[in-house]
Amino acid sequence: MSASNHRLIVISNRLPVRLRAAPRGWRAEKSSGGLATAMNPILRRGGGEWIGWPGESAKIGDPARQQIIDQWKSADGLVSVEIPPETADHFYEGYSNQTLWPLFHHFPSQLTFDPKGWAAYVAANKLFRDAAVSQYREGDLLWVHDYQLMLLPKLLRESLPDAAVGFFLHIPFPSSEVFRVLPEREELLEGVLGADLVAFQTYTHLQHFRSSLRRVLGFESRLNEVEIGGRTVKLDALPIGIAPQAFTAFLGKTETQRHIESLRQRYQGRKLLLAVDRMDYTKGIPERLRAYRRLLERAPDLRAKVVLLQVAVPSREGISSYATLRRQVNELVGEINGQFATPDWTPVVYIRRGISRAELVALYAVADVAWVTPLRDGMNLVAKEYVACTKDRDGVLILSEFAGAAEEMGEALIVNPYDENRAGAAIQTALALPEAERHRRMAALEEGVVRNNVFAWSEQFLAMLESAAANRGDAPSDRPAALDVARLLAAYQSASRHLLFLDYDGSLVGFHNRPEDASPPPELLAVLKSLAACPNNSVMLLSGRKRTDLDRWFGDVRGLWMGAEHGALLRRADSPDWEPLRPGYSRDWVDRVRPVLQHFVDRTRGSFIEEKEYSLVWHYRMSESKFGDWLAQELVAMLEDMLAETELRAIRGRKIVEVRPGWLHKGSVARRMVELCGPADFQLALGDDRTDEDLFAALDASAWTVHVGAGRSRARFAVPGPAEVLPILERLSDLSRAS
Ligand code: GDG
Repeated sequence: MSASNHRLIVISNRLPVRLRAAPRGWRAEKSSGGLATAMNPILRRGGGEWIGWPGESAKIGDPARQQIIDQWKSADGLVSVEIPPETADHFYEGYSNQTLWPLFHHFPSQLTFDPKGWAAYVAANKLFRDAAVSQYREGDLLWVHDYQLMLLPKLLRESLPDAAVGFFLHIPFPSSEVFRVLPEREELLEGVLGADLVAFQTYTHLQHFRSSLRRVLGFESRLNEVEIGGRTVKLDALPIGIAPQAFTAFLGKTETQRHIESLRQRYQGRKLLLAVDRMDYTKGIPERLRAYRRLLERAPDLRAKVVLLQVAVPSREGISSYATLRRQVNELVGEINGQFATPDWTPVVYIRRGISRAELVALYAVADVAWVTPLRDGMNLVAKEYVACTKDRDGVLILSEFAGAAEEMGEALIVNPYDENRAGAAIQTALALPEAERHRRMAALEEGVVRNNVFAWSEQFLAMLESAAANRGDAPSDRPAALDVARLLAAYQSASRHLLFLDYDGSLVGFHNRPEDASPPPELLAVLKSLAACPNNSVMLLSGRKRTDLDRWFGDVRGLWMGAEHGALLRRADSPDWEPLRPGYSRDWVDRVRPVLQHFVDRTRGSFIEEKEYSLVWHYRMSESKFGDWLAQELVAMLEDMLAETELRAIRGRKIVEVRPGWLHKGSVARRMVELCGPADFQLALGDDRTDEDLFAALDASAWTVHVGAGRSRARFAVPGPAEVLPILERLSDLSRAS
């Protein structure tokens, strides 16, 4: 558990044990999955409670069953969530395992939409909520696990607004292209965002999640956080580890030693290739068997010298695609053995049942090669367990590039499991590796497995969760309060130095279809002149526009500071010249990015590119609104990938997408302006779009930051639209003249 004294409540679909109806009464069976393997040692070490579904819902009410459940609760802190059988089927086998599981592993072809699935999923998540709420005591940390409970963080947030809620996804988060296939995509994302901390196995999964936030919800996030409803949700990649000692401890046991001995004898003179998987189509079992067959065909010298031992633990047997997989694997094993076996050699030894930990550890210890090649996997613990158990660091790990583990286990032989030729060839490479090389790789892998163990993982998660929960409310409220004009005027009047930042389009004037049509009306020019002329004022017009527009319209407003292109260019109050914020900046990227924008112009009638000195802008104000918004989202996603390694950023504004260097934003120029003009005891910033958010963020907390228009903003205050702004400026100017 964490270093602190908070109690931990783990919430996952399954408890680490499950009930099984036995011929006489009931028995409790240990769960075989990765989550149980990971969380068991943590709770055992730190105490706390585990809330989950005990299984066998059809027998709810059976007194003997109930007795076990009661005992679990009092003796082991295991709290059972009773899910009525009808709901359980559609929730677990239906929506969780036939919709979310295939889709999150990029198997849309295995996807089925159970018509009752979603309602059951919602209902089941609510049952977990009820259980958690009934167990919760102030200060507890609630740790929600995995794809079956994606709605739970939000449900908990609604019931327990102050609780620390963390969410960890054990399986991959899919690419946003795949994720958005889900009809309930918004609800799932919003559900997860109820947490204070959302963590994934790898950065790739985290990036996929962020891209779905953008594409599905239109939320912009930073690498490690996203703001929602005035809360900050922390995001992170925390690869899960194992409890190495829970495995190595078995190495010394007599039972394990007996197994090791007998395996050694049985496979003497042969190389043992080991595969251990839940029987699941994501684990790549048929692909492995085919690669093995190909290898035996191509390399006859290997025959009788290798044995593939495949353990496949039955899983989700009620789902038809799993039955199909089982048949397929049976057939392949039969074919390979039929084709190559000799009286004293069986090429594939196939174990289709769970084996004991002692047997498993013995297999890990004697296997010459672990062949871990899932087609897609959140992490894959088998890879780590093998590394922990290899005897004398002699063994080779072959690992699929699509397992989360590949992102941290670079010393393995990394293969593409779909490439059956090369996956087979990797076996040859593994068997030919010199001893010193095997040791070197295994030692490096082992070091990582021991260091990033499951305790380090959970401690990190829980420490982050505590701090995320403690800072949850620090996000600026994203619904600004209506501006109290009288208070603003009073503050202005009582201050001696005034600094005003005014955005132009959308803030001082409304929008026009073509940017060049938005010239300032005379009354606006008049008020700017008057404000800029007052010696106690420094007034900056800070706009995304080109300097030529600003010169043309405001060039003769004396005393006015101007920032063009979001402040890339600065014109001081006392000078007709523009100075660059970053002298010597090269814009040679423009030729690379322009064709991408042009492609969007070609697809969107009425849209066009505006070319500025520091940026390129795609405007789509005149195109069909929904379509334009959708394309803009696509464009930003595409550009973000394309520009990831550069200093350029793609930013959405009001009906525009702008590409410009990351350092260029209104916040930088605002800070520069404060330096140049000196301190002011009254600061006002007015703006309407995302570019103004940087400005608001850069100013002191006491500044009068005002968002023009409806919607979210980090500004403290808001006014309905540009029409309300002019009268306010006029009253400020009256006050200036009067003083
Ligand atoms: C999910 C994610 C992620 C397997 N057969 C036997 C047995 N096992 C144990 C293994 C290992 C666990 O089951 C399987 O873990 P995986 O990580 O391979 O896979 P999932 O169950 O799909 O787990 C996965 C994991 O969550 C943790 O975050 O890594 O990506 O899909 O511990 O040793 N154990 C015994 N007998 C068996 O026959 N005793």
